[in-house]
Amino acid sequence: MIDFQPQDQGLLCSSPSGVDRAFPFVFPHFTATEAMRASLLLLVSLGLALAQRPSNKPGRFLTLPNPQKCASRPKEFFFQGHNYFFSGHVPQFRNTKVDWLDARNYCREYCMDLVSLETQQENNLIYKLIRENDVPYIWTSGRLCDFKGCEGRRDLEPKAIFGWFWSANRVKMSPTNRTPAGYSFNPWSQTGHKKSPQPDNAEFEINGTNESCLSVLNNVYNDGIVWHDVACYHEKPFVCEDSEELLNYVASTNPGIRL
Ligand SMILES: [Ca+2]
Repeated sequence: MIDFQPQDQGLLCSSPSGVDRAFPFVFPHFTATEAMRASLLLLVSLGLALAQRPSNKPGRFLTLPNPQKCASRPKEFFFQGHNYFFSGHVPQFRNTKVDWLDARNYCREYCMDLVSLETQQENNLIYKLIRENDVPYIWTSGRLCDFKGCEGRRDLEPKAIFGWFWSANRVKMSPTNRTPAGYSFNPWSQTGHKKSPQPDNAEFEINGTNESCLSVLNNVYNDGIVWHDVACYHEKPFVCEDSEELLNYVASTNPGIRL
């Protein structure tokens, strides 16, 4: 078991509930009892969950869900049991662009999290949203496991290929240099700032900032709608997706609530 320290930037990025804080890549399957246990762990872990620290911001925390906001969360579209919304399509976020962690936290207030693109069908849905609305880019929950707690994990090396996961549910991604399981193509762009395939961590060579967050960019490098690793401090609109973990937590702590 890997023991995260309170100041770890990784905990903030990888563990929304602390249910499996030491091992970020699991599917959370909840029974009622587990949901109750998760509720307790959530409170404990949130006390520890410090945010990543871009140079211009102090430590920040993951946000607790707000039951009222969860009950009235925007439901722009529905796919395989989850509701979604694009920030540009809801009045409260119409002109909002935020860094990756703030985007996660806005979603989390509504019992959602940034979108995770585990399947090509879901990816197509988001591509369609971007294409039809001419959205320049969005944040997803994709994150590089490059924080404390990820070190010493030989299964994550080299990080650029094996180190990516969906932070909303801590599911590990397929290797970045291959067509992901269930996809018929590789959604990572084959070009970018350095004219080399993504992820390329290009900004590190410019100003020493790692590109640790996954954004879907709309033809920024003449490459269509594709995945790029991007430094997490950049401000972008975002897509939120229902978080079963947070919905279960709010349901278990607010009897009778309709979500
Ligand atoms: Ca990049």
